[in-house]
Amino acid sequence: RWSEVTMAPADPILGVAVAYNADPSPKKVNLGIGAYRDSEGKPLVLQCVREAEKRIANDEALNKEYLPVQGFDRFLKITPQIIFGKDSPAVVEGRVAVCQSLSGTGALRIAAEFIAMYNPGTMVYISNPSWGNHHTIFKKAGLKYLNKTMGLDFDGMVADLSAAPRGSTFVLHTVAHNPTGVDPSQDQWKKLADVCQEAIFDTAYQGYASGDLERDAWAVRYFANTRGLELMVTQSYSKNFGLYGERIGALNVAVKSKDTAAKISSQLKGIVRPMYSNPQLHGARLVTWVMEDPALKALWEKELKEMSDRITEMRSSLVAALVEINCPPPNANFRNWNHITSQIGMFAFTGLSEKHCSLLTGKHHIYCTKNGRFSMAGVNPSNVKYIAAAMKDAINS
Ligand code: PLP
Ligand code: TYF
Repeated sequence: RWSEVTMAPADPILGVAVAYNADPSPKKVNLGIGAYRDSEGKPLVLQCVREAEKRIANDEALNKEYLPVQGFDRFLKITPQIIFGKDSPAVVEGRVAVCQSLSGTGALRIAAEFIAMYNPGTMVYISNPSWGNHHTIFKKAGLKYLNKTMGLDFDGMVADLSAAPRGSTFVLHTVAHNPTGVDPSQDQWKKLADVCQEAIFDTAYQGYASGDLERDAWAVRYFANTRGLELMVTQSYSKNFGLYGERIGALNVAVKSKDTAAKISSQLKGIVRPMYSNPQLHGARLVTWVMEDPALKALWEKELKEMSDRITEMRSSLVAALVEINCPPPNANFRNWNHITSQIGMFAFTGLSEKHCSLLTGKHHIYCTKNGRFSMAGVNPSNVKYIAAAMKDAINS
């Protein structure tokens, strides 16, 4: 029976990492997966996390008991404050149902299951392009989705959202859109709030775009706090805390009353219980220990700013290196490389074609996704000129 199973295609993003790891070349560069690297190309564990880990390890009063289905209570109190703000009316009035999740992906998956239960016929609108997993997550939950050009084409986005059937669901990137690095402006968000129906704000890069947690939460705070709209917000601490493998995040459902929030919480538990019973303890403790200690929290914000600043610097360095060698723009839609510096967050959507990307990989051992997305964290002072020269070679080939 099981011999009938066919091979599933490799995930386009994770497949790049596999190919990179298999390449023996000393020149190889990984611009594939969105994970932070320091200026020497190494993964980084934040000092605030190291310190929290020591304190947890040394505290013999702590044990390894199961968490409740919805997660660690102190984490559940803190996590909505990080995204909505401490003074958010929804938070203060207890109108947010919060569920700890297996990072951002897990939060999206719980959200999709919840929507499939209460709004099963909804059409899910996802920007084109978007993070590839968005499509799969909502499809797995049995929902139909539409790939719409949103973001760069703001008028098209407003037109699409305005024309969406009643009860539609919109997947929005809170900040630092993946893969394009292009977000609506504050004025544009205000217009989107007018046409928005059920919104899910996927928040994978809070603090990464500007180095400032508050500023990067602007869209969510405008919708929830200023406009008082109901919305779902998924949070990931993979990138901003560097806790990728710990799988820590949350789903927040902000609604109009405390009573409704309590009912939603109970239903979210009903989704989690038969799926994985309860979430992991360690990541929830790490975020909580850092957030509850003002000195560690300040250290986190400083380290977050350093990561985001390094990426911003690498954007400028890459553009400078391209200009220095007179590298032509990637295609006729571009007159120069300034889009790399105007985009924000972890990624540069370079405009390189699939053919350019396969030349970068095949000839120059530079790994990126086929859509021309570079994870800017993989760029550093030692490889930036090499990358620029390879880009020029690929474009001129
Ligand atoms: N959403 C977006 C837009 C992402 O880019 C990512 C990962 O990079 C995620 C969600 C989820 O990541 P994780 O499951 O590690 O939190
Ligand atoms: O876009 C990226 O590179 C990150 C990393 O299932 C990632 O989202 C890729 C695939 C996945 C989880 C994280």
